[in-house]
Amino acid sequence: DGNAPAESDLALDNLAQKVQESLSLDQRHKFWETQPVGQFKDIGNPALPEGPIESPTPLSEVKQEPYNLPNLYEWVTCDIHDEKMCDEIYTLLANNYVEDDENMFRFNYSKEFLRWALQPPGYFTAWHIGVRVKTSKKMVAFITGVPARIRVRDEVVNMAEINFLCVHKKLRTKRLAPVMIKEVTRRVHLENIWQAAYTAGVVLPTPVATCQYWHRSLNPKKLIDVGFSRLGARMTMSRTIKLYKLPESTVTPGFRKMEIHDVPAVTRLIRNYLSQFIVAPDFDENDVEHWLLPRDNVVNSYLVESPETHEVTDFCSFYTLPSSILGNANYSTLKAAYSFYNVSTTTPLLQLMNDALIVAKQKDYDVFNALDVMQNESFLKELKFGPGDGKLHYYLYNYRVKQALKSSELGLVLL
Ligand code: MYA
Repeated sequence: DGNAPAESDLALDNLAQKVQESLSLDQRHKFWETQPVGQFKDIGNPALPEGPIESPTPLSEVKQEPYNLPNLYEWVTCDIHDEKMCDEIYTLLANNYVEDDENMFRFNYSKEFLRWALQPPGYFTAWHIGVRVKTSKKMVAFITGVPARIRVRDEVVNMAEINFLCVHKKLRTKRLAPVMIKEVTRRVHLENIWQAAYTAGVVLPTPVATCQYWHRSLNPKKLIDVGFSRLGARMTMSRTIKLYKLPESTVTPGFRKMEIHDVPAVTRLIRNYLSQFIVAPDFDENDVEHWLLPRDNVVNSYLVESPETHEVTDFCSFYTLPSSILGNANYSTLKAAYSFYNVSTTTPLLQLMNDALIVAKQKDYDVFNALDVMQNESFLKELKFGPGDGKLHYYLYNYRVKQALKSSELGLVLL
């Protein structure tokens, strides 16, 4: 009758279970196996429906007290308006957050960036969670959530976007991360929100999509000097510099910086554009004003205003995320631009993104990075982006999607 699992499904289920059981303990995810996320053993099981995995519980049943931390530590809710608090978070992340596989670079989110990332419309201070050493008050761990409406196919779901999970290097592998995750989950539940979205470089149960970063050299000499990239085969430095040379100024007529009065037009443009992707944010004007209005050294946005009709036809944006260069005598930071949301209706996307590269070069970025999400694949190779090593996996908490998505079906960029 269509409801009973077919015999072949049961066979698949049994097989999946055997595979799961045969995994040695260190291949299993002792924490993630307890969480409402797609489990590896469920991959490809057609009997499982798309949507929430667990239904909400009454708010009165949500645990009222914080989870227990090991005795030496205490929770702190972080008010990032507080300059001193912001400094402490900045320092924890600058010294302990994400590094590349070879430990040559580490993300160096600026304080202005952190304030932007953590205070979108409707944000909750309680979702900005630190852990301190009780005696010294030193900040040793952090995790954050911010609210977002995210559409999955035709459902718009209230979610938390979880980011900046960080445990001090000296406190790693002591199972502090699961406590941090449970505590942020509890605080999100207290706001009657039951789903979340996050990205990570590690494979966990179970990615909804796996993306790749691509890198476009803007300052090839520096990138090579610091070991970010290497001279290609049969290439000299001067040929490489020539290869990546860009025009001095943008080419699209009507290309200009976004301004506050553009918010309604940009919102219409971007909403319409994002509707084609399976997972995408549901931006309203307040969101667009927050996330896309230019902020120095944080986010850059440009649009094309038709010189004839004054209509806004195209849009591109990128955010600023430098990396510390670890142990190089000549350079300490890599200035990187990250492609954010781009919309083309009239200007070819390739030309629009070439103009984005040109402004990034004018602003002295060393490299322009982009994921292969949305329609980005259509310009990456032609604009001389090269594939990075490392993948970025996208996840949803308490929301099952039947099949992993292609990166081009994602319309979401997290910071
Ligand atoms: S991604 C960026 C993560 N940060 C870094 O990579 C910075 C450098 N690394 C560190 O600071 C630590 O290594 C971290 C782990 C803190 C990452 N996402 O305490 P442990 C699991 C989720 O002994 P540590 C970002 O910020 C791991 O599989 N889980 O390990 C998004 C294992 O579980 P299991 C992760 O190395 C974060 C357990 O933790 C991650 O000392 C989204 C080990 O814990 C990871 N990136 O600390 C968080 N890395 O045994 C989820 C390791 O089961 C949010 N683990 O395999 C979920 C939604 C919550 C809200 C829900 C609301 C409804």
